[in-house]
Amino acid sequence: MITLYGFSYSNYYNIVKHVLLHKGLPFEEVEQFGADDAYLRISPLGKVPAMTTEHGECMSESTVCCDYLEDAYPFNSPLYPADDYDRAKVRQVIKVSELYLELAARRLIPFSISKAPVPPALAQEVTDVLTKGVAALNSLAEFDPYVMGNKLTLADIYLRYVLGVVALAGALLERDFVAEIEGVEAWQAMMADTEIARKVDADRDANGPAFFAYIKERYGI
Ligand SMILES: N[C@@H](CCC(=O)N[C@@H](CS)C(=O)NCC(=O)O)C(=O)O
Repeated sequence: MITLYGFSYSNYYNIVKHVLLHKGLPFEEVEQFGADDAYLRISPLGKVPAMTTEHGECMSESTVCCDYLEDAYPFNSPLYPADDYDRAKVRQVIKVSELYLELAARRLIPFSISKAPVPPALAQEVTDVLTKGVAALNSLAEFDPYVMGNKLTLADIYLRYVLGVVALAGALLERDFVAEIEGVEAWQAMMADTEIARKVDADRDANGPAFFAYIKERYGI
């Protein structure tokens, strides 16, 4: 049985959870906020999510976990195309989403929580990266109706949970980066309108109070 460690307010956690649900794999969730010594043995950098498999070994990094699930369970509702080139294009969108959207936007999460003003130099750095990330996505993604064409792939699931953080950063920067992605609105509505997305979102919302209580206790904000 697969065990997924982390917390439902985490967008990265929800990427892996969505994939597990999509593939119909049995798994249990173990809530983990912060990194104590026991968790560091499961997730070496203390990051959420982490996963243990039937091999007993721990695994972290959301894309690694998702790729493992795809490789280990290729016949359970595949999330990559069969063709090598098409697979690479899916991975390209995921990589762009991770490096030039999520990681840039994530830098503003502490300011969203603390309500402290974003230093102008940081606001500019994040704006510059997000501008490039959105432009790259606009040149790579199809949204017809899915990110890479007529089939749902891991790029759809990954991007869905990245855009929540981009929206949060956009609110602080007073610029709607998500709306600058061509075709995103109809796609977001379609992606939200599934039983799995509804469950993941409901679990996320329910976990909000516990997450903010943890942040308050840990950081005093
Ligand atoms: N590259 C990691 C990033 C995971 C990550 O940053 N998770 C956040 C929660 S959403 C976390 O663990 N933050 C605590 C920390 O960075 O120490 C992945 O793809 O899984």
